[in-house]
Amino acid sequence: MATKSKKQKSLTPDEVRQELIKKYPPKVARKRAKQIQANTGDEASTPEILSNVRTIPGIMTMRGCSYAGCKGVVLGPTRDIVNITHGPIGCGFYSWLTRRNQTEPPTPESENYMTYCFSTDMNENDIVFGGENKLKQAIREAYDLFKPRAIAIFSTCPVGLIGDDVHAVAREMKETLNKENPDHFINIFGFSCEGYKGVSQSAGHHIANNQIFTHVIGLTDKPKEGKYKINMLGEYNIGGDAFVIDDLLERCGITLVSTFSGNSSIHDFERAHTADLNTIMCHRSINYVAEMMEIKYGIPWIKVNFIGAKESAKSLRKIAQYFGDKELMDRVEQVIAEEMPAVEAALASIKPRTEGKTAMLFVGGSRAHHYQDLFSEMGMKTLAAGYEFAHRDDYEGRRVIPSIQVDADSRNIEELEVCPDPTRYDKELEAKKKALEAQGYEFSDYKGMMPEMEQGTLSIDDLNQHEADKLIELYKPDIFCAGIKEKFGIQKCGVPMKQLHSYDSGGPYAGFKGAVNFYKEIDRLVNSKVWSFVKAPWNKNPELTATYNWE
Ligand code: CFM
Repeated sequence: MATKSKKQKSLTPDEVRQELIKKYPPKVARKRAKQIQANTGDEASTPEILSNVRTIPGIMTMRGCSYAGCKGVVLGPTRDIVNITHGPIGCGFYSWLTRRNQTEPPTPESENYMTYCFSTDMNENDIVFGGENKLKQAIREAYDLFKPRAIAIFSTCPVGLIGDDVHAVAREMKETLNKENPDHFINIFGFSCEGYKGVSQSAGHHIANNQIFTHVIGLTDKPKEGKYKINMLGEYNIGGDAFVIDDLLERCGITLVSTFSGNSSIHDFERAHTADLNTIMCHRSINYVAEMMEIKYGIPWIKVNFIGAKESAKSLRKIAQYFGDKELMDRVEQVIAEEMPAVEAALASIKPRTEGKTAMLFVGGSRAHHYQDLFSEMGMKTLAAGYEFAHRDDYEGRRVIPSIQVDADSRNIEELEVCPDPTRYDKELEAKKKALEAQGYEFSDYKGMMPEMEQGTLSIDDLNQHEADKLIELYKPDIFCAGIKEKFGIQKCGVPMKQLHSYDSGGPYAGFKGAVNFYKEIDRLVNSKVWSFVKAPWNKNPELTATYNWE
């Protein structure tokens, strides 16, 4: 441990950056340097970070693909849409429940297709002669077997390369099946989310948002019964998080019209526009839907965060404040008061063991920020954090959006033109928003991760394996959070590793109950002696070395 503090003290963030990039060829080093920034601990002086750009070929990135962002992330947690992967079988199989998104149908007989993996299983023949007929067949087969309310088609790389038109197939099959069965309406729509679209999962989120907005939201005007109606956007019920949030909202008397898309039903998506407020958990994956709903229906949005006890309380209060009803505010306070004793008791027992420990968090586009709150509640410091695929606004805050340069890769992803709905645009909500804004209530804002991090800590975009290894060598953090691809390499370095994508086999971590779960899990990990016995193979045997041939 002595070497650890010595190293931390002796290296400035600039020196760490130099260490991380020193093995790269000059051009690569120049690009990566812009993706590694020292935080200033203050909003106004937050530096610009390069993000949402292509990963340099050959670098072992932590990223996934556009198909993963569309099918795996945004639509994957939907239980009553038959989600068909049009492509070779691997894409469907590896995006099937590996994210641990959970669902709870209202009755055991209710539709739930999440336990199935639907794929057209394209083979060489389909690649050469086209896969559209096979796709039509798959849609018909799924329809005959399940009679679902909706079928969605997800394009994998070869679909785009050979030019199968999934949208034409969707239109045709929707028309045919609805003609054949006039008593059962089925919605069919496709996504051009080929893996290579854009530079990461982020492109897939945007594609998913566009199609859900175009084909689903607003299909039915039948409102949900209840008071204080909100949607929860960007909560995918990993490890049961949404169950905790649903329970909190219900006890407060807040009506959840829909969640996009954890523990969700397509019927609720269809009437999401009947809510009075959109709340956003994961800004990166779904801000597009919130923005488009505000333009079309006049529903304002606010950023919330149910990771961390303090943030959960703050989010509940903010929702209550929007509705401005004393009865609701009192109930929210009562629920917070019911929850806090367990949180405080857990902290009193674990904090003496976690205080002063250090963490690093490298996750997709939102958790690397949100989970810092849980660590700080435990008295732990986040030394470095980063997103795999988020944009500058997720790092620096939405205030920088006007200065973000749109490159060819982003231009590839369609921006929908949305206008106010002539009959359904809610002018009252617009007026309510203006009145609250005048009182200092913040809408449509996300301050980003960097301004909230301590001075001298690092924000690193699209971290890769080489840099992760270096960071561990330089800082020896007490815990490193990332995903399954990183897990075992990190553990071999003798550092405990927690998956913040799938939560390993743990969770829920949202809300107050989730916070208690998380404190206990992290206490167990950072205080286990087992890690100090781990010797990486390269510590015991000489490392293989080679010379690079780019000079
Ligand atoms: Fe949003 Fe997510 Fe995340 Fe994300 Fe993801 Fe995820 Fe994630 Mo894995 S939607 S950006 S694309 S919070 S699957 S539930 S954990 S990378 S930080």
